[in-house]
Amino acid sequence: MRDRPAVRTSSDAGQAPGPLPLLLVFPVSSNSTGKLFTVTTFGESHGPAIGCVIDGCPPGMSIDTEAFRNDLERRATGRSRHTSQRREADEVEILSGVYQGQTTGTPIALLIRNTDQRSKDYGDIADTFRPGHADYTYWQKYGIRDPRGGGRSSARETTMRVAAAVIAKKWLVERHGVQVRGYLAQLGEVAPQGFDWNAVEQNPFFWPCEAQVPELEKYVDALRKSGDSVGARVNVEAEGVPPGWGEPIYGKLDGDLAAALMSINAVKGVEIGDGFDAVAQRGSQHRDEMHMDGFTSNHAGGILGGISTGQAVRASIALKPTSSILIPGHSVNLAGEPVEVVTKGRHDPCVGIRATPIAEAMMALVLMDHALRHRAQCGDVGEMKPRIA
Ligand code: EPS
Repeated sequence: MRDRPAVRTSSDAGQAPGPLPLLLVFPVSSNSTGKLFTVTTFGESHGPAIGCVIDGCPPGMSIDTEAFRNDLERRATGRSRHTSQRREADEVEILSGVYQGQTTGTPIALLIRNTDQRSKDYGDIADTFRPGHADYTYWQKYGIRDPRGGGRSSARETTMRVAAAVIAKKWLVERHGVQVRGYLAQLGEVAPQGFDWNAVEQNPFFWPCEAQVPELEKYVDALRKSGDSVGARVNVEAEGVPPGWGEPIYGKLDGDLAAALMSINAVKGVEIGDGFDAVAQRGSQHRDEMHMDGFTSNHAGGILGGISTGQAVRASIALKPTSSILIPGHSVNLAGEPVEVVTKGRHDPCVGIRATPIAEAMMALVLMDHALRHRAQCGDVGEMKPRIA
């Protein structure tokens, strides 16, 4: 048999193609995340629908459309006066991968139809760029953009991350007893003055101190009235992660977590454990001392050397203030003229208010992927002694 070149070159024109490197056959898309548990999202804010394909989900897990409702409601716009007033039902359709209420191990395709687009709101900014928005960079990169609702750069896309993570969260709880949860840890200048996990789901901010909720309502009402926006911090953690999840070097659990959290719209900073506070700490202070009944602290955020320690995995994200605001700002238009931009329409005065379920989702997706990767390579290693957490 005649040898064939591994890669076709222009001088091969006319010959039958030889075997192509995998990378050329299966390009790794930037719309996908994960290695063994992969999620690919598609769709635009004002297109007919958004959706995702989840591949690598173990078979035999029970799932139905009802399972998605709670987390999609937690993330959705229009559920309180403090977020964008776009009102989407966010009804999930399961198109494949589930038979008689159970996952079959084949790709799970989920679809949510967009029903409350108001594209005329974007008429004024179709030929200009909102300062601080991806409008400008999408235009520079692709030479074309869908300005309606920000197109693909819209936070609407996070709906599908949350939907996919419903499956990941369920698997993590059922298979490993891992619970992922988060809360709003700062809204503008306001920080929590108390902490109670039970308070978090009782208010529209995911705020851990119930007594401050009236203050937050007043704060956001005034912000909305002023036409401006503000940033926020969200903390997210996973309890029950066993030691050993994660990989060294380029597959670090904290590396993947940072990338996943940073991929959320408006995120400008990610911390794992003490994060940037570590800069001013001493080694004697930062290290988490070990005893047979556990670690004495968790400055590491549950990860050492990119691998979970068995403690809670903790991360924190900083979200920038929304760029779609009523305060006029200088910009340029497509004709290269100076313009003043005012963004009307339905926008979040603080995207951080809705970011808690999204941060939880990204953490759950990364953890499930790493759990499967750990099982694939090290499933035979078993539990090691001593185990302290
Ligand atoms: C968004 C602007 C608003 C938000 C939207 C995100 O959309 P529109 O301009 O179409 O009313 O409602 O968020 C969602 C629809 C969602 O489900 O999260 C933006 O500029 O990113």
